[in-house]
Amino acid sequence: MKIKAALPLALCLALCACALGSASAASPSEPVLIVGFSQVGAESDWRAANTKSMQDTFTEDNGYKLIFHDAQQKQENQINVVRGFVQQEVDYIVLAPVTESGWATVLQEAEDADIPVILVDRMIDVLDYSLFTCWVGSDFRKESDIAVEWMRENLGTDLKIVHLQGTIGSSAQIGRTEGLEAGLLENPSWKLVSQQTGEFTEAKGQEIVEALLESGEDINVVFAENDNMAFGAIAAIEAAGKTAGVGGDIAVISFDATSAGLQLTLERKINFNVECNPLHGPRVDAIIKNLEGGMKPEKLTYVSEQAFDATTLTQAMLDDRLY
Ligand code: GZL
Repeated sequence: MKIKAALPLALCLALCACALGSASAASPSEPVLIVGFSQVGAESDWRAANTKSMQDTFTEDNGYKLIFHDAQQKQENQINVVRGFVQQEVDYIVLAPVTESGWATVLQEAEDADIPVILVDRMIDVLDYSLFTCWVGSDFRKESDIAVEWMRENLGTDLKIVHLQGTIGSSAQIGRTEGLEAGLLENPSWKLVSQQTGEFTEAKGQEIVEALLESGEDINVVFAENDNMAFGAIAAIEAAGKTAGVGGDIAVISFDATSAGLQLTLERKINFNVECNPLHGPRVDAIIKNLEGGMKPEKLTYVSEQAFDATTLTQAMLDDRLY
Protein backbone atom coordinates (compact mmCIF):
# COMPACT_ATOMS: atom_id res chain seq x y z
CA MET A 1 0.00 0.00 0.00
CA LYS A 2 1.46 3.42 -0.93
CA ILE A 3 0.79 6.13 1.62
CA LYS A 4 1.43 9.79 0.85
CA ALA A 5 4.19 10.99 3.17
CA ALA A 6 2.16 14.14 3.79
CA LEU A 7 -0.17 12.30 6.17
CA PRO A 8 0.45 12.84 9.92
CA LEU A 9 2.80 10.20 11.35
CA ALA A 10 0.17 8.69 13.64
CA LEU A 11 -2.20 8.08 10.75
CA CYS A 12 0.71 6.68 8.67
CA LEU A 13 1.59 4.25 11.40
CA ALA A 14 -2.00 3.13 11.82
CA LEU A 15 -2.54 2.64 8.09
CA CYS A 16 0.80 0.83 7.68
CA ALA A 17 -0.05 -1.55 10.51
CA CYS A 18 -3.45 -2.34 8.99
CA ALA A 19 -2.03 -2.73 5.48
CA LEU A 20 0.73 -5.06 6.55
CA GLY A 21 -1.38 -7.16 8.87
CA SER A 22 0.25 -10.42 9.92
CA ALA A 23 2.95 -10.14 7.20
CA SER A 24 4.99 -7.75 9.33
CA ALA A 25 7.59 -9.00 11.79
CA ALA A 26 7.10 -5.86 13.88
CA SER A 27 4.42 -5.66 16.51
CA PRO A 28 1.03 -4.41 15.17
CA SER A 29 1.66 -0.89 16.50
CA GLU A 30 4.98 -0.52 14.66
CA PRO A 31 4.96 -0.32 10.83
CA VAL A 32 7.53 -2.22 8.79
CA LEU A 33 8.76 -0.09 5.94
CA ILE A 34 10.04 -2.05 2.95
CA VAL A 35 13.20 -0.49 1.51
CA GLY A 36 14.67 -1.66 -1.78
CA PHE A 37 18.39 -0.79 -1.98
CA SER A 38 20.25 -1.02 -5.29
CA GLN A 39 23.97 -1.04 -4.47
CA VAL A 40 26.73 -0.50 -7.08
CA GLY A 41 28.67 -3.65 -6.26
CA ALA A 42 31.45 -4.84 -3.94
CA GLU A 43 34.43 -3.34 -5.78
CA SER A 44 36.17 -1.65 -2.86
CA ASP A 45 36.62 -1.34 0.90
CA TRP A 46 34.59 1.86 0.68
CA ARG A 47 31.69 0.00 -0.93
CA ALA A 48 31.84 -2.73 1.73
CA ALA A 49 31.67 -0.08 4.47
CA ASN A 50 28.76 1.62 2.70
CA THR A 51 26.87 -1.67 2.38
CA LYS A 52 27.51 -2.51 6.04
CA SER A 53 26.22 0.90 7.11
CA MET A 54 22.98 0.35 5.19
CA GLN A 55 22.49 -3.25 6.34
CA ASP A 56 23.24 -2.34 9.98
CA THR A 57 20.65 0.45 9.79
CA PHE A 58 17.73 -1.05 7.88
CA THR A 59 16.90 -3.85 10.29
CA GLU A 60 13.58 -5.20 11.49
CA ASP A 61 14.37 -3.91 14.97
CA ASN A 62 14.57 -0.46 13.40
CA GLY A 63 11.22 -0.91 11.67
CA TYR A 64 12.41 -1.95 8.23
CA LYS A 65 12.54 -4.86 5.82
CA LEU A 66 15.59 -4.35 3.56
CA ILE A 67 15.70 -5.84 0.07
CA PHE A 68 19.40 -5.55 -0.88
CA HIS A 69 20.78 -5.99 -4.41
CA ASP A 70 24.43 -5.94 -5.57
CA ALA A 71 24.56 -4.81 -9.22
CA GLN A 72 28.16 -5.97 -9.79
CA GLN A 73 28.94 -2.49 -11.19
CA LYS A 74 26.47 -2.91 -14.07
CA GLN A 75 23.88 -0.20 -14.67
CA GLU A 76 21.51 -2.57 -16.46
CA ASN A 77 21.35 -4.68 -13.30
CA GLN A 78 20.46 -1.59 -11.28
CA ILE A 79 17.76 -0.50 -13.72
CA ASN A 80 16.23 -4.00 -13.70
CA VAL A 81 16.20 -4.24 -9.91
CA VAL A 82 14.72 -0.74 -9.47
CA ARG A 83 11.97 -1.76 -11.91
CA GLY A 84 11.46 -4.85 -9.75
CA PHE A 85 11.20 -2.72 -6.60
CA VAL A 86 8.44 -0.70 -8.31
CA GLN A 87 6.56 -3.89 -9.20
CA GLN A 88 6.94 -5.12 -5.60
CA GLU A 89 5.52 -1.77 -4.42
CA VAL A 90 8.27 -1.19 -1.86
CA ASP A 91 7.82 1.83 0.38
CA TYR A 92 11.16 3.43 -0.52
CA ILE A 93 13.83 2.91 -3.15
CA VAL A 94 17.43 3.74 -2.26
CA LEU A 95 19.80 3.91 -5.24
CA ALA A 96 23.59 4.22 -5.30
CA PRO A 97 23.94 4.91 -9.05
CA VAL A 98 27.01 3.36 -10.66
CA THR A 99 27.23 6.14 -13.26
CA GLU A 100 25.44 9.45 -13.78
CA SER A 101 23.57 8.99 -17.07
CA GLY A 102 20.63 6.78 -18.15
CA TRP A 103 18.26 6.97 -15.14
CA ALA A 104 15.30 9.11 -16.27
CA THR A 105 13.10 6.29 -17.63
CA VAL A 106 13.20 3.97 -14.62
CA LEU A 107 12.97 6.84 -12.14
CA GLN A 108 9.88 8.08 -13.99
CA GLU A 109 8.35 4.62 -13.42
CA ALA A 110 9.06 4.94 -9.69
CA GLU A 111 7.55 8.43 -9.63
CA ASP A 112 4.45 7.20 -11.50
CA ALA A 113 4.10 4.49 -8.83
CA ASP A 114 4.43 7.15 -6.12
CA ILE A 115 7.53 5.48 -4.62
CA PRO A 116 10.12 7.94 -3.23
CA VAL A 117 13.67 7.44 -4.55
CA ILE A 118 16.56 8.43 -2.30
CA LEU A 119 19.97 8.67 -3.99
CA VAL A 120 23.13 7.93 -2.01
CA ASP A 121 26.82 8.44 -2.78
CA ARG A 122 27.11 9.22 -6.48
CA MET A 123 24.81 11.61 -8.32
CA ILE A 124 22.72 11.22 -11.47
CA ASP A 125 22.59 13.51 -14.49
CA VAL A 126 18.88 14.33 -14.99
CA LEU A 127 17.23 17.58 -16.06
CA ASP A 128 14.19 16.92 -13.86
CA TYR A 129 15.17 16.82 -10.20
CA SER A 130 11.61 15.79 -9.30
CA LEU A 131 12.61 12.28 -10.41
CA PHE A 132 14.26 11.74 -7.04
CA THR A 133 13.25 12.80 -3.55
CA CYS A 134 16.75 13.73 -2.36
CA TRP A 135 20.47 12.87 -2.54
CA VAL A 136 23.11 12.46 0.14
CA GLY A 137 26.77 12.07 -0.76
CA SER A 138 30.16 13.69 -1.20
CA ASP A 139 31.53 16.69 -3.05
CA PHE A 140 34.00 14.81 -5.21
CA ARG A 141 35.44 17.89 -6.90
CA LYS A 142 36.13 19.46 -3.51
CA GLU A 143 37.86 16.26 -2.39
CA SER A 144 40.12 16.48 -5.44
CA ASP A 145 40.85 20.19 -5.01
CA ILE A 146 42.02 19.44 -1.45
CA ALA A 147 44.38 16.74 -2.75
CA VAL A 148 45.73 18.93 -5.55
CA GLU A 149 46.36 21.84 -3.18
CA TRP A 150 48.27 19.49 -0.88
CA MET A 151 50.34 18.27 -3.85
CA ARG A 152 51.15 21.85 -4.84
CA GLU A 153 52.24 22.70 -1.30
CA ASN A 154 54.13 19.47 -0.52
CA LEU A 155 55.39 17.77 -3.68
CA GLY A 156 57.06 20.64 -5.48
CA THR A 157 56.95 21.33 -9.20
CA ASP A 158 58.64 18.42 -11.02
CA LEU A 159 55.73 15.97 -10.90
CA LYS A 160 55.36 13.01 -13.29
CA ILE A 161 51.87 11.76 -12.52
CA VAL A 162 50.07 8.45 -13.14
CA HIS A 163 46.33 9.09 -12.83
CA LEU A 164 44.29 6.00 -11.83
CA GLN A 165 40.69 6.94 -12.53
CA GLY A 166 37.63 5.31 -11.03
CA THR A 167 34.69 3.93 -13.01
CA ILE A 168 34.33 6.27 -15.98
CA GLY A 169 31.13 8.29 -15.78
CA SER A 170 30.68 7.89 -12.04
CA SER A 171 30.39 11.11 -10.03
CA ALA A 172 33.44 10.17 -7.96
CA GLN A 173 35.54 9.77 -11.10
CA ILE A 174 34.16 12.90 -12.75
CA GLY A 175 34.80 15.15 -9.74
CA ARG A 176 38.19 13.74 -8.79
CA THR A 177 39.40 13.85 -12.40
CA GLU A 178 38.19 17.44 -12.86
CA GLY A 179 40.21 18.49 -9.81
CA LEU A 180 43.44 16.91 -11.03
CA GLU A 181 42.98 18.23 -14.56
CA ALA A 182 42.48 21.74 -13.18
CA GLY A 183 45.65 21.28 -11.14
CA LEU A 184 47.59 20.23 -14.26
CA LEU A 185 46.46 23.41 -16.02
CA GLU A 186 47.43 25.59 -13.03
CA ASN A 187 50.82 23.88 -12.62
CA PRO A 188 52.39 23.63 -16.09
CA SER A 189 55.52 21.95 -14.71
CA TRP A 190 53.38 18.92 -13.71
CA LYS A 191 53.37 16.17 -16.34
CA LEU A 192 50.56 13.63 -16.84
CA VAL A 193 52.45 10.44 -17.72
CA SER A 194 49.34 8.23 -17.99
CA GLN A 195 45.58 8.46 -17.31
CA GLN A 196 43.66 5.15 -17.20
CA THR A 197 40.66 3.73 -15.35
CA GLY A 198 41.32 1.10 -12.73
CA GLU A 199 37.53 0.74 -12.12
CA PHE A 200 38.14 1.45 -8.41
CA THR A 201 39.68 -2.02 -8.03
CA GLU A 202 43.03 -3.09 -6.53
CA ALA A 203 43.78 -5.58 -9.29
CA LYS A 204 43.41 -3.08 -12.11
CA GLY A 205 45.31 -0.41 -10.23
CA GLN A 206 48.22 -2.82 -9.81
CA GLU A 207 48.04 -3.95 -13.45
CA ILE A 208 48.27 -0.39 -14.79
CA VAL A 209 51.22 0.66 -12.61
CA GLU A 210 53.08 -2.63 -13.18
CA ALA A 211 52.87 -2.13 -16.96
CA LEU A 212 54.03 1.49 -16.75
CA LEU A 213 57.01 0.65 -14.52
CA GLU A 214 57.97 -2.31 -16.71
CA SER A 215 57.95 -0.01 -19.74
CA GLY A 216 60.45 2.24 -17.98
CA GLU A 217 58.14 5.22 -17.54
CA ASP A 218 59.60 7.92 -15.26
CA ILE A 219 56.95 8.31 -12.52
CA ASN A 220 57.10 10.10 -9.17
CA VAL A 221 53.40 10.45 -8.24
CA VAL A 222 50.40 8.09 -8.34
CA PHE A 223 47.05 9.91 -8.07
CA ALA A 224 44.63 7.08 -7.24
CA GLU A 225 40.92 7.95 -7.16
CA ASN A 226 40.33 5.43 -4.36
CA ASP A 227 42.19 3.40 -1.74
CA ASN A 228 41.94 0.06 -3.49
CA MET A 229 43.64 1.31 -6.63
CA ALA A 230 46.30 2.88 -4.37
CA PHE A 231 46.83 -0.52 -2.73
CA GLY A 232 47.42 -2.07 -6.15
CA ALA A 233 49.78 0.73 -7.16
CA ILE A 234 51.85 0.31 -3.99
CA ALA A 235 52.12 -3.45 -4.60
CA ALA A 236 53.36 -2.75 -8.14
CA ILE A 237 55.83 -0.11 -6.98
CA GLU A 238 57.33 -2.42 -4.36
CA ALA A 239 57.41 -5.39 -6.78
CA ALA A 240 59.50 -3.19 -9.06
CA GLY A 241 62.01 -2.65 -6.25
CA LYS A 242 60.97 0.95 -5.67
CA THR A 243 59.52 2.64 -2.60
CA ALA A 244 56.10 4.29 -2.26
CA GLY A 245 55.05 7.16 -0.03
CA VAL A 246 56.78 9.68 2.21
CA GLY A 247 60.44 10.05 1.23
CA GLY A 248 60.03 7.27 -1.36
CA ASP A 249 60.55 7.07 -5.10
CA ILE A 250 56.82 7.53 -5.86
CA ALA A 251 54.37 9.61 -3.81
CA VAL A 252 50.85 8.18 -3.52
CA ILE A 253 47.67 10.27 -3.25
CA SER A 254 44.45 8.42 -2.42
CA PHE A 255 40.74 8.94 -1.68
CA ASP A 256 38.29 7.22 0.69
CA ALA A 257 40.37 7.04 3.93
CA THR A 258 39.06 3.56 4.69
CA SER A 259 40.62 1.78 7.67
CA ALA A 260 42.97 -0.14 5.37
CA GLY A 261 43.80 3.04 3.46
CA LEU A 262 44.58 4.95 6.64
CA GLN A 263 46.72 2.06 7.91
CA LEU A 264 48.92 2.41 4.82
CA THR A 265 48.88 6.18 5.33
CA LEU A 266 50.03 5.66 8.92
CA GLU A 267 52.80 3.44 7.53
CA ARG A 268 53.63 6.39 5.23
CA LYS A 269 53.12 4.35 2.04
CA ILE A 270 50.29 6.74 1.15
CA ASN A 271 51.32 10.40 1.47
CA PHE A 272 47.86 11.98 1.57
CA ASN A 273 44.39 10.44 1.86
CA VAL A 274 41.13 12.37 1.41
CA GLU A 275 38.12 11.00 3.26
CA CYS A 276 34.96 10.01 1.43
CA ASN A 277 32.49 9.08 4.13
CA PRO A 278 30.46 5.90 3.33
CA LEU A 279 28.27 5.80 6.46
CA HIS A 280 25.03 6.73 4.70
CA GLY A 281 22.77 4.27 6.55
CA PRO A 282 21.86 6.55 9.47
CA ARG A 283 21.53 9.53 7.10
CA VAL A 284 18.99 7.71 4.91
CA ASP A 285 17.17 6.40 8.00
CA ALA A 286 16.74 10.00 9.23
CA ILE A 287 15.49 11.09 5.80
CA ILE A 288 12.89 8.31 5.70
CA LYS A 289 11.71 8.98 9.24
CA ASN A 290 11.33 12.67 8.36
CA LEU A 291 9.38 11.79 5.22
CA GLU A 292 7.13 9.47 7.24
CA GLY A 293 6.52 12.40 9.54
CA GLY A 294 5.47 14.58 6.68
CA MET A 295 8.67 16.63 6.57
CA LYS A 296 10.42 17.56 3.30
CA PRO A 297 14.15 16.76 3.22
CA GLU A 298 16.84 18.96 1.64
CA LYS A 299 17.19 18.05 -2.03
CA LEU A 300 20.99 17.73 -1.84
CA THR A 301 22.97 16.97 1.32
CA TYR A 302 26.79 16.94 1.22
CA VAL A 303 28.51 15.04 3.99
CA SER A 304 31.43 16.72 5.77
CA GLU A 305 34.82 15.09 5.22
CA GLN A 306 38.46 15.58 6.24
CA ALA A 307 41.87 14.69 4.84
CA PHE A 308 44.90 12.93 6.34
CA ASP A 309 48.59 13.79 5.85
CA ALA A 310 50.83 10.81 6.62
CA THR A 311 53.28 13.04 8.47
CA THR A 312 50.70 14.09 11.05
CA LEU A 313 48.47 10.99 11.21
CA THR A 314 48.57 9.07 14.51
CA GLN A 315 47.33 5.63 15.63
CA ALA A 316 44.97 7.36 18.05
CA MET A 317 43.29 9.11 15.10
CA LEU A 318 42.70 5.74 13.46
CA ASP A 319 41.38 4.21 16.67
CA ASP A 320 38.58 6.80 16.77
CA ARG A 321 37.20 6.02 13.33
CA LEU A 322 34.01 4.10 12.52
CA TYR A 323 35.12 2.55 9.22
C1 GZL B 1 32.75 7.44 -3.62
C2 GZL B 1 32.38 6.08 -4.13
C3 GZL B 1 33.57 5.43 -4.75
C4 GZL B 1 34.72 5.23 -3.78
C5 GZL B 1 35.27 3.95 -4.28
O1 GZL B 1 31.65 8.02 -3.01
O2 GZL B 1 31.36 6.16 -5.09
O3 GZL B 1 33.17 4.15 -5.21
O4 GZL B 1 35.65 6.27 -3.79
C6 GZL B 1 33.99 3.18 -4.55
O5 GZL B 1 36.09 3.27 -3.38
O6 GZL B 1 34.23 2.07 -5.32
